[in-house]
Amino acid sequence: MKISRVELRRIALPLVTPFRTSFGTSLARDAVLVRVVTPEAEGWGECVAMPEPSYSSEYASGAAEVIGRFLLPLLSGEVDAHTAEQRMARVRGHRMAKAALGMAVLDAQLRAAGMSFGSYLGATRDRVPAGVSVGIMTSIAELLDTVDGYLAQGYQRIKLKIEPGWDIQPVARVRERFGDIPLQVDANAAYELADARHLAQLDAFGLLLVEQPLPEEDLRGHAALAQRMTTPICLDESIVSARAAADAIALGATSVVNVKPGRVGGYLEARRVHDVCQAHGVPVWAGGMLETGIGRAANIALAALPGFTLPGDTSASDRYYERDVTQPFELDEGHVTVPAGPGLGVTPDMDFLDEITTAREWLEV
Ligand code: OSB
Ligand code: MG
Repeated sequence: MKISRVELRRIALPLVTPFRTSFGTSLARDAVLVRVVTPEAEGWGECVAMPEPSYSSEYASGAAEVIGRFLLPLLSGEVDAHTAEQRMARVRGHRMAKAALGMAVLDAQLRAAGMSFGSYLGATRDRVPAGVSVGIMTSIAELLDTVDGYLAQGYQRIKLKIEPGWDIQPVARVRERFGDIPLQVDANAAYELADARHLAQLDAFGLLLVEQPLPEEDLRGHAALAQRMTTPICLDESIVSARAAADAIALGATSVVNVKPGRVGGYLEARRVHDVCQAHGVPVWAGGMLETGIGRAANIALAALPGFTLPGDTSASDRYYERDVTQPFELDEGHVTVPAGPGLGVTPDMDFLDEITTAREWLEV
């Protein structure tokens, strides 16, 4: 396959409700989309980098610059998803940028071959249970109403975002009100190891896991924290590769892993993270970054691999957006369906995409 040209598009898709985490508030998904054109097929990628470097060091306009200036020139001539990954390895870091371009290359390759993301990656199910990530709210009453609404829709697991000042109390109140539902929390690195005694109060609530309590680089801190609380620790930000996953497991820093292809440099590496965890008996689940239908289609395909034994942040389109850029993903008995068509198995709505596009450029390879 030869890439003839690539479109980089910046979009802004309003969220149905603001999403607040310990690192900031999003009102819209402001993301970079990558469209790879080849003679056989077109492929789409979605970059998960946020507009600011607050979840990770990458950010949307930086990722667009890296894609156009450093990654794309490496993809001249004959290329497929594997050779693209190998060639892009010459650029250090910038995993979200690599993942977006790699996803578009893989989509084009699979659309040309008539194979779905799910079958290519090794999916063993045709639908996956959906969890939902619930942002930090201004009151407990608002939180309880929100969780109530999601449970009524059929979501199979609730994840509460926490930060200092919004942690033990909201968890206690959700437990008290909704009983024995599958419940977990995500701190997005908002604590320090010195908060261990405070965090250990979460042990009283039978949570599935606590996600990324400490900073990205602090693997030893997470290992020490794991000794001081009974709630399983699950790393998100720290797991930037299959090697990082192996290290974190060996250190005792994580006993569950959140897999995000953008964070680890692409779908091929995400599958390796899955494989490493599976070999160690460590359960994994599919993280999310408020993806549009494009990124969501691929995430849901990955979530259908056998090691994904916990519900992911693979919610339905309407949890995020009034209108999605593809056909919407819908909740069916608490599950979302793995797309079966070629490539991502979804079709971007070009008219709607144009409406929400804030910048675009065509690049020659
Ligand atoms: O830490 O999992 C996270 C969204 C943006 C950035 C980081 C995270 C999240 C979420 C939302 O928790 C997950 C979703 O897409 O529903
Ligand atoms: Mg997280």
